[in-house]
Amino acid sequence: MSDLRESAPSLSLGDEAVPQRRQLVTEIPGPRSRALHERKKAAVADGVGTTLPVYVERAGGGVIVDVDGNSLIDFGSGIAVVNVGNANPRVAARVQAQVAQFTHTCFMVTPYDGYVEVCEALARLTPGDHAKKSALFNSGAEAVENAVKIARVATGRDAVVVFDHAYHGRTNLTMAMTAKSMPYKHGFGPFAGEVYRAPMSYPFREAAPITGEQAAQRAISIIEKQVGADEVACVVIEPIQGEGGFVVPAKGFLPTLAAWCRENGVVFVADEIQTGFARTGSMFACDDEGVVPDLITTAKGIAGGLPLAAVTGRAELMDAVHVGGLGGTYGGNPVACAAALGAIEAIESDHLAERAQHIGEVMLERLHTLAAEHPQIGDVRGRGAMVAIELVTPGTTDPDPAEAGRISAACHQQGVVTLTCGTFGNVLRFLPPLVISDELLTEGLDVIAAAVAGR
Ligand code: PLZ
Repeated sequence: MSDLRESAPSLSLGDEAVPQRRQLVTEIPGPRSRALHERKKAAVADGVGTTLPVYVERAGGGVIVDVDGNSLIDFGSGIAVVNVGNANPRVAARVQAQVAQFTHTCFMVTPYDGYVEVCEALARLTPGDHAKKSALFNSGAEAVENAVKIARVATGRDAVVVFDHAYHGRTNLTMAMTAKSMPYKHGFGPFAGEVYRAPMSYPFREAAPITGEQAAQRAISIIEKQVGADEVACVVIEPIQGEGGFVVPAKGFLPTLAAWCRENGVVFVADEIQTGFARTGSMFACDDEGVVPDLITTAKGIAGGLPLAAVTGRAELMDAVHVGGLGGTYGGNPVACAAALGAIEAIESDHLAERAQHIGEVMLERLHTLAAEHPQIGDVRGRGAMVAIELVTPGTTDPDPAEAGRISAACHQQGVVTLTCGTFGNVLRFLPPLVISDELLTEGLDVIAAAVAGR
């Protein structure tokens, strides 16, 4: 244990710590998980899918322990949520203290300081040194919806511009903003109106090489012609797309878009729900090119696994909304806020942004080597601890979702939790907790390499 603590100082787990090793004692899933899965099928709606039907008993650091006693390496972080590791001691301690004190009053009824402290931290940590304010919600989709509400009130305009491959959530408005039909939108319409889609910068899939500035101009020209700049309330974009395939836009794309927004009175909204809180090697992905969004939506990594989301932005935009216009029963729940303060403390004190950079270097180097040996890997991309490989028919850019599924399933069998994503379902993505040890990271990559080679 002491060796692991040296290589990953943030793993300051107590005596109850989950042993940081991969160990399979049954087939995957084991008999207890299979029995639970039968109960799930009987009691839980089929619409709620399962990536890997291994039922969890506990988790911490880079490991998930299932009910059969198997220890799996976590390369998913519950979809980029437990950046600080599962049950991070700082999160757990603050949550325990808060739960014992009070669990809910509704911030709109009788407020409490945890909510205010989270908003102060968001003002300090998000890009830009202008005056900022925040409002807290429960889920990423809810934060995105509220960013649109704020932008509409502040501009007096209706139109919302989003991008190809975008993912913004599963509520009615955010379904309209999400690009992919199956499974997110299929059959669930009619969708909210005044949502317009512009072409993304997706370097691997450009017909011919194009700079980030050119890709932004291509999008801007479509917005100006098909929507009209003075109709647009906001442009909403993930600085690195998540569910859509870990698409990293070409350098210059985001700054050019942001500048156009500024010139045209359009609110530039960065959806950093998946990229935020040190995931990409800086506190926010926008920091990489010095882009300062007018509004930023956050969730996932903000609270180490408890449901919390936020919209943070220019004070004058945030304050454009009439008193009482923003809120909800649970938004900024005191327990979730306590968790967020613990998670933020862990990210800063344990230097998890630097840790994410290191993880990115290790993963990218290894995956580039793998891609050189295996032509079905068409692209390796990502930043920090948000890295993916895109699987194609060798020698083409034709998506091969079956191959992505095959590799992911092989990783699962060997005790590494991996996720797929992408408009074409052919992207295998890696999102380890930022506290994972170098040993586990390397072991996880060994398993992936063997799975890729196993065809
Ligand atoms: N914006 C950029 O990544 C959530 C979705 C998983 P919620 N991504 C995981 C699934 O299949 O439902 C996400 C995101 C970005 C918004 C959201 C929505 O966040 O907390 O899931 O509502």
